[in-house]
Amino acid sequence: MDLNRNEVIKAGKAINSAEKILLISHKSPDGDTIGSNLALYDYLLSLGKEVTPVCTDLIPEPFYFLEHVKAYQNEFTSNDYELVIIVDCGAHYMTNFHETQPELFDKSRPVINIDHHPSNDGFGTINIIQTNACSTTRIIYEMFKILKWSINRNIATALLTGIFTDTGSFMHSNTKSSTLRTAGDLLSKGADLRSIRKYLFKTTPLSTLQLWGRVLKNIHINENGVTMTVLNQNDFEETKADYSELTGVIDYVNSVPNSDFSVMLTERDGTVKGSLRTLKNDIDVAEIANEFGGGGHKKAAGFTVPGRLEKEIRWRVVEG
Ligand SMILES: [Mn+2]
Repeated sequence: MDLNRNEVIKAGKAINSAEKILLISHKSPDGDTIGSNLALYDYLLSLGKEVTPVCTDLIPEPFYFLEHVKAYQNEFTSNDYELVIIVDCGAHYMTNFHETQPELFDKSRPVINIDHHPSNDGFGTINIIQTNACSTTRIIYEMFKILKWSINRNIATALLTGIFTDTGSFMHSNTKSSTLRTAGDLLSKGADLRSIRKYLFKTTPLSTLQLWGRVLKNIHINENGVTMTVLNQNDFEETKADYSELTGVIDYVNSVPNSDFSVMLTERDGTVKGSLRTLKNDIDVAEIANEFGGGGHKKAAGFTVPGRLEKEIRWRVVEG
């Protein structure tokens, strides 16, 4: 991996000279943003820093096995901090603090932006962006090596969590030999793979299964060869499932053979969110998401537009 060493060294210096550090995860947090945040949190604590991990949304229960997860706050005063580290946020608004605390982004204090999304425009004062990295935790692993920071068991588990979730447990095309080598090294450093497997991949609440049932029931292939499925607000209310429980189901939607790409539309409080996936190399779903003001990766992207879903029933006459 070709990390910009200068930026990493600059980040190391900024961290050394700051006492109070804010660590920000993206909204609707996933294993990568949480793992990135808590790996840094563990190390910075060991340096005697005062660190606060923050996220605008609650951390989903499956991640409670991670050490320090209870340290997460959703409110803070940005002026209390000398340094801000933002992890796995493809854009500054993914923090969801851009409107409530715009001073975070006015470059009045150092902001280290660590990310692997192609949409990242380098909103930090120090930017460590590697779009071919499978996860942000993979970038942070590399930072630890460059800066000669030691990786303990908690850090290894947090970093492996990000790799595991962002590669879909090594099933997505972003899994390379270096991914597996990194995972192997983290295991040798004591990463708790058993808990990652158990809590993130083998535990499914009833509400999640019922929600997934609706996602799967609504699948159809449209006239353009696109696999589609929809969920409206009622589906969430009736199953008592939360939006975060959708994580993972799109891989089933996307497994229909010969489909060009798949789209899952979900209605959420006056907006419609589209999630796009493809298994094809010649299709770039980030481009499609872009047309709706979204973005993401070539094979996994998304967008959000204001509105709601309306059912349309079409009839046509066929020869009998
Ligand atoms: Mn990520």
